Amino acid sequence: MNTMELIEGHKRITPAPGIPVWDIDPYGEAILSDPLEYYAELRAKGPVVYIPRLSILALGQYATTHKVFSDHENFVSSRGVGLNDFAIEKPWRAPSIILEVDPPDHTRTRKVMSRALSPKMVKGLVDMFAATAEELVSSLLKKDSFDGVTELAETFPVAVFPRAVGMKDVDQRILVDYGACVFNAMGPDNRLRRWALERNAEIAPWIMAACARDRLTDDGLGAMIYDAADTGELDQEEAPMLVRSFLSAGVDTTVTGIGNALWCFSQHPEEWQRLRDDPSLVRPAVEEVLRFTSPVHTFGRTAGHDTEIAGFPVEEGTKIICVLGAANMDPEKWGDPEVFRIDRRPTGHMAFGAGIHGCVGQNVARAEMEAILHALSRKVARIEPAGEAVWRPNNAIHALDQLPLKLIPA
Ligand code: OVV
Repeated sequence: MNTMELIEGHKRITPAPGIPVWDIDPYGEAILSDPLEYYAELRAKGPVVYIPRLSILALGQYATTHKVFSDHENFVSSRGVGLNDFAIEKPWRAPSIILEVDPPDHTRTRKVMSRALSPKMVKGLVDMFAATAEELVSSLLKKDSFDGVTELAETFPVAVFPRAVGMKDVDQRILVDYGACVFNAMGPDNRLRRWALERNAEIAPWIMAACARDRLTDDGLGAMIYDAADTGELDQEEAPMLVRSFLSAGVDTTVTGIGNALWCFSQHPEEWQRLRDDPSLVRPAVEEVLRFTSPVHTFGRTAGHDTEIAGFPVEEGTKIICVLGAANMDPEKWGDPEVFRIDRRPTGHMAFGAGIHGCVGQNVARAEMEAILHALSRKVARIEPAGEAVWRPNNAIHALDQLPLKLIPA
């Protein structure tokens, strides 16, 4: 293809007449840190919007976002879920064999991962999650104040998830940064993506080494993946790649979910009191935190052939960003989306995606968030800000950089 026709690693498109054109950079750091106005304007412009500087379509209304995101036949993942089109440009890392594939390849790897992350396996982990959460909360209660990001949101998943996988090597900074790299790499060629590629060069060797069979115990989720290679369900070289997916998708995401939950309750003390009064609200509270803060704010797809969105023709090779954070704040769907209400029970939120690629680890993610909220609700009367919360811009994740907190004992 002529390079003049390329932009951000994909084909420059001509949008169909009638599609609103919006000259904005959705990956500007001010928007990434504070996205609500951008979400609202994106939804207001229509069901599908053309962004000329990236030559992509963007979706923010719930109905269209949900429809397109679930439609794996027209909107494929095998050409990458970021702005680079794998059919044109070399991917920045070896593609994920579960995320960046379509059926039938996806079907086989997904089956192995769903087994490892099944409700039954999660049941076997909850006692370990609960004990670790209790211990961590007790130690934080001894401090005058602390950083909710590094000392709780990062510490907890890094303590429990690599252990569940059976990893022998654990490094908090590398594991959290790897997730941040994977998500930043989905964006355009900006400062964040360039940081990700540089950081990845430093840490990818550590990550791949940690995925090897001899760096895993024989009783964890990682061993289940290698067992599937022994039975012939996977090829031998596929096992470390699926273990890599645990590390790409399973650490920074839950770190963000927990950090965002702490932020929600530090900002909404009345909702914290309701949770303490009725622990059965922990479950719906986790869903409301996910809807309200959308830890993964944006995910992409590629039109695999000429198709349509909301009645507008869409040409093959078009990159489409599905702004999950905007869909989760759509008043058409939620009525009063900007109110944080732990008993909302937001069925159908997009925080875990939708369709065949919907988060395969969502039961583990929920169990981690629930363990922390249960431990805190028993021991902590109030979660108070002890300084300004600062967001950390990322091309696909809406996460905190700093969250100074003070826990008031019950
Ligand atoms: C960031 C992300 C999400 C889901 C899956 C993967 C990565 C993967 O590497 O498989």
